[in-house]
Amino acid sequence: MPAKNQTIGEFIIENQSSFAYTSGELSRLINSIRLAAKVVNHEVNKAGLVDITGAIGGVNVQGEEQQKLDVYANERFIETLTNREIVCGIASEENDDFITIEGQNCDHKNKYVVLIDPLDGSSNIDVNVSVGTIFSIYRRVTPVGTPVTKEDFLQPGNKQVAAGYIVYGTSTMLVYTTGDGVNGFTLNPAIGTYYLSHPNMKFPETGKIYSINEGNYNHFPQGVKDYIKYCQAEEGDRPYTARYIGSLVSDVHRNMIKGGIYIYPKSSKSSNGKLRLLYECNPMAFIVEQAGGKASDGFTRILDIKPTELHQRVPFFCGSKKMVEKAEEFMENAS
Ligand code: AHM
Ligand code: MG
Repeated sequence: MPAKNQTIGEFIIENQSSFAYTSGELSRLINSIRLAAKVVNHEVNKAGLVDITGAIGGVNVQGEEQQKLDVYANERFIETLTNREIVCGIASEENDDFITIEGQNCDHKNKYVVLIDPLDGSSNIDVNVSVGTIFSIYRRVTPVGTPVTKEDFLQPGNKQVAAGYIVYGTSTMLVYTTGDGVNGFTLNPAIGTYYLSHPNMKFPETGKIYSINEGNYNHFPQGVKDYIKYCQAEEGDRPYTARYIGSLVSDVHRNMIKGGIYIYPKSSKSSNGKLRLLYECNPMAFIVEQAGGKASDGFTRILDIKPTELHQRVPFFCGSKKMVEKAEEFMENAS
């Protein structure tokens, strides 16, 4: 049982020995991410005040318009991780290619790569709705002492050693796993410290919330249409409640606390859906599974998919185990 009012710093020190690898590097890495998140949080909070929101005019690798805060968050995370020289490479949803970090003495001695979506759900910024950061950490597969290659980033999600998200919501929370359960920390902005507020988070086995952009209904596969009709049917504990923020982190965070399912399926408009396997689905799937939930592409476990491209997209079903199983049943029946 963790001590009351435990800070994230105390928690990391106490739990360091339960990490798969205990060199202290992973702890330092998570420390850097939480630091960058505080800086980004500060900026996100004053977005409305300083007129920083709005498109910067650039277009990211996915062909989407970038917001100023996306750029800002991307730079802060990369800068913080680069300056501390604790990773050997970073891949970001906002950059076309991965970044190689040589490390001290240019010796390529660092062991971890980080994949990050610096500011997810950024279309929510100008309307003052929650956004998030998602990160994923792997051990490199190429030999220490050599520059990282794409292979280090294209690992299946089941090789993640840690993953987490920050939700910039009514309060700012950092939720992460190192493969030993999921813990949530809430930032006290007055003193800049995260406190353990949600120890050992667990996805309810089932729930009553379904989260999907139903505006695309006509374009969804038959299995998804059938599942939506099932959610709406007047039977047993149904109809379920529809809740969709349009911010993956916030939608999954709410469902993890209340019980529910999040779906971003493929559609006739986008053959693999919208979400990116490496920056969004894998880290969220790792967290969801560690909390006792389930994540798949409708048929296959997300964490077992072998990525082929840095910016690969994949359909995403995640949430309470029984609800995801039910949705998969509809997918199977309609295929
Ligand atoms: P982004 O990385 O460009 O912000 O897009 C990802 C976001 C998710 O957070 C969210 O669940 C989804 O896009 C919403 O998409 P849509 O507006 O198509 O429903
Ligand atoms: Mg994103």
